Amino acid sequence: MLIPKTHPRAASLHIREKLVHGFRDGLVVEEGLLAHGRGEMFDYLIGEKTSKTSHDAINAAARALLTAKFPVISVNGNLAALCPREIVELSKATGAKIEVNLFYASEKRKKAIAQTLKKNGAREILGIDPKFAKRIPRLDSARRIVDRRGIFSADVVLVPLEDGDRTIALKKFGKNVITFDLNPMSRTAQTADITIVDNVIRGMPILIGTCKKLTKNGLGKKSKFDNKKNLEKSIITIRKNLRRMSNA
Ligand code: PTJ
Repeated sequence: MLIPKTHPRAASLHIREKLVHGFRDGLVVEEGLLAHGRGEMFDYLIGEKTSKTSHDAINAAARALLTAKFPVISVNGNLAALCPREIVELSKATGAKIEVNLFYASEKRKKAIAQTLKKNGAREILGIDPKFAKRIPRLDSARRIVDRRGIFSADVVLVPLEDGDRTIALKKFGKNVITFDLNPMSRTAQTADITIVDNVIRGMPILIGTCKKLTKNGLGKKSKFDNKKNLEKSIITIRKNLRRMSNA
């Protein structure tokens, strides 16, 4: 569908189109379309823009990725459909490995995602070869199977659009977890060490830009980051927007 640039919701309709293409190309599962709908609702409530609060979280995330010994970006179907180029760019900017890790796992979809990432410049993609499969303890979903050379050995893991059980399991397994989640109240948002409450499509380019800037100018003095306080600010923004909408 051709969406005119002047359409008041052009940006969010373009994002939706990317997801639909990802679904048709075999990257995204049906449940991924539903998860996106949930995200759209929260995006609307946060004002469809990257807030100061999200910028603070992005800053903390960039520092965590750049100072990590072994950072890994965990890729699911939705992320691969929305920002394949940015995944590769972030991996290059931080030295993070890329690992495909799916909730609704299938070999066919893993391969389709890996192919898309390769088309976008990725060289090494983990999570595909069963020879290196390891299990995260205390987790039932397919996402417990990770790559020995990737998430299993990582100290910092970026897991955008994650389910709560896995975030909790990754934390219990000693990982420093960074996530993108438009819902500041989700279990993942509340459990992660750093939660970026923003649409990955807006936040990923900012995260890449911040990593590049910090690499060029040096990390400087570390500022304090409190995830719980930061999430509280996002929840307050949602409350204010709801009040404004109901008064309009
Ligand atoms: O590709 P798979 O098999 O690994 O499956 C991926 C999905 C997304 C289906 C799976 O991880 C899932 O069911 O996720 P949840 O539990 O629905 O969580 C998704 C979270 O991401 C929700 O809190 C959404 O609000 C949020 N979200 C959705 N779209 C975006 C988003 N956050 C940031 N950017 C988005 N574009």
